[in-house]
Amino acid sequence: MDWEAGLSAAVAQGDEIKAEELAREALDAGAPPREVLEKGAVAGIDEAGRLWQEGEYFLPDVILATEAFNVVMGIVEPLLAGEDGARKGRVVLGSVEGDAHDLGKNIVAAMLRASLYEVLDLGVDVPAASFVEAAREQEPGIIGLGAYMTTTMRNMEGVITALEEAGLRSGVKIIIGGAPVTAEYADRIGADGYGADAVEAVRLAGRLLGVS
Ligand code: B12
Repeated sequence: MDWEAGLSAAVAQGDEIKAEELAREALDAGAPPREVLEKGAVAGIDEAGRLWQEGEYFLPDVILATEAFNVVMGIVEPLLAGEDGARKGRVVLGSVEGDAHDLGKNIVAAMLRASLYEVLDLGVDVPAASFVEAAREQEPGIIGLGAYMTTTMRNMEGVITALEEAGLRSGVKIIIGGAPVTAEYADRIGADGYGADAVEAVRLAGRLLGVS
């Protein structure tokens, strides 16, 4: 079995030990860190999601897969890190209120950091008021909102409205992402951009801040 199939299976099965071993082996053999993340960890969590949807997995199985994903993320993240020094801009990130998913957001945060952005991660289940507070106090160039369920997507619009009401909307660019989100939705709620994955998120940030 090649490392991609082995690593994604280990993540899907929630086998942390195997996942760690295979991720280290792949990196030692020269696999690029980003590929280990995408073709190993993300592929594995997608497979866990598929099995869950089919009724073969239950929530605890997906939680185990998440833990194995995070082990791989922990190994890969330091290897993605860019050099210290010149920063391209400050980005505030968070999963919107009601949403506890954060694997995708964490990849976006890691890739932005690796591309020399300063990232302030507000975490998960972040109320609109906390984004407003961060916009006021941290003066980021960009706020990135993640929503991973159809039920929490609408809270993105709430953040934009809250920023408008606080008079802070014009001073910041808002980018959004997450599996149920689309470019069309971003337009509809008045966001400045949508990124389908972490690479697009980085490109978008560069374009919006004029630094890419
Ligand atoms: C892992 C997972 C969990 C884990 C979360 C662990 C964690 N720390 O995140 C656990 C087990 C805890 C969990 C819990 C729940 N989950 Co869940 N979960 C998933 C699963 C399997 C994978 C999500 C994931 O991490 N994908 C991998 C990442 C890397 O991909 P991504 O998020 O899309 O991120 C990429 C891009 O979208 C983009 N991106 C991401 N964020 C951002 C932000 C910006 C600004 C930009 C530009 C781009 C960007 O870049 C990323 C990298 O490429 C999905 C199913 C699926 N296959 O999507 C269900 C899923 C999202 N969950 C679902 C549900 C229902 C739940 C629960 C309600 C279940 C329950 N009964 O308790 C709870 C919700 C808890 C809550 N309040 O949020 C549903 C949502 C359905 C819906 N309404 O839309 C899904 C779709 C499963 C399903 N088919 O039913 N879940």
